[in-house]
Amino acid sequence: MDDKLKIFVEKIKAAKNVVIMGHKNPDGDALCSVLALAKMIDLNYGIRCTCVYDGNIPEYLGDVPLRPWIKYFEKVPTDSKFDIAIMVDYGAAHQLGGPAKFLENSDFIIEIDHHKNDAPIGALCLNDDTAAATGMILYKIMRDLDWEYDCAVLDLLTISIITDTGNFKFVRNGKPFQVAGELVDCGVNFRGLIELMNNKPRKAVLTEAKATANAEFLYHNRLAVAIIDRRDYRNMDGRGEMVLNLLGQIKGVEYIVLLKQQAEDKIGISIRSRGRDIDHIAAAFGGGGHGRAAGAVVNDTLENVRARVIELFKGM
Ligand SMILES: [Mn+2]
Repeated sequence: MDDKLKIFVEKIKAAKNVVIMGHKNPDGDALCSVLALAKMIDLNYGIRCTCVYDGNIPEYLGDVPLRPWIKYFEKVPTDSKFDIAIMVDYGAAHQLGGPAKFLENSDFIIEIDHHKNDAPIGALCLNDDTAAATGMILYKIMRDLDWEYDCAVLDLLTISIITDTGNFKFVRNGKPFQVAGELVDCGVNFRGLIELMNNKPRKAVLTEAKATANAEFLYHNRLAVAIIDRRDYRNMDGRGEMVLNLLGQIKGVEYIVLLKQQAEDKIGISIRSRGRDIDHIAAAFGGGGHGRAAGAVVNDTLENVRARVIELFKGM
């Protein structure tokens, strides 16, 4: 066992109150990593962790195992004191949202993350930016420490890997497949879990279908731009991944942009590439991400953002 894991175990064993959090508006990895870790700490150390989130949990994740264990952060008293705060899949301090306040009342901060992070805030970091999902790091910790687990833990880790790799589309090495193979051999029902996530509200699917149908195509159809305006935005569930996927299936489309009018002058931008890296375009709007999947949130009008993003793709 390496030194960091030793400290990790010692700290947990000595704790009575533990709070676990991920990034705001949790995705499958953030949500399921929080829940899987909470369950493993419960099973192995008999500690019932407090799990908190900020923003919204999309409805397609509404039926994941142990979903009721995680609470909206405002439902936990502000002055709660914790021996340990664990941040999983949080990205950067400002992405924690409301639960960040619990860090001030925590004696020791641990982070478990796979995001690239130049300014980690944990006193103990079990980070690995080569991991395909935080769930992958948790799986390794579970095996290295020979932790007990149950079906819920395995299902949660599987969902975190499925969602963060985009159904294994974005894997950069064989590890997610190896772990997935082990999970299946342990009894995980992949099809069942994918069915469980087919849980979107009808209005959300129809909104994404409409945005796809109304997309515009530029630069010899190599750039597709879809828009979800303010009225449709409240019908969304998640980030509009379906729009990006559908447009990305069209022959000749290399770059996909989805503009989401979250408020009158607040535009969320999601960009995907099947060609050259596009993270510099997200960065031009103050955002970031990965080479082929990036995004930003801009305070400007929908029309201005649309014009500027199209301009930035000139010559790509
Ligand atoms: Mn993640």
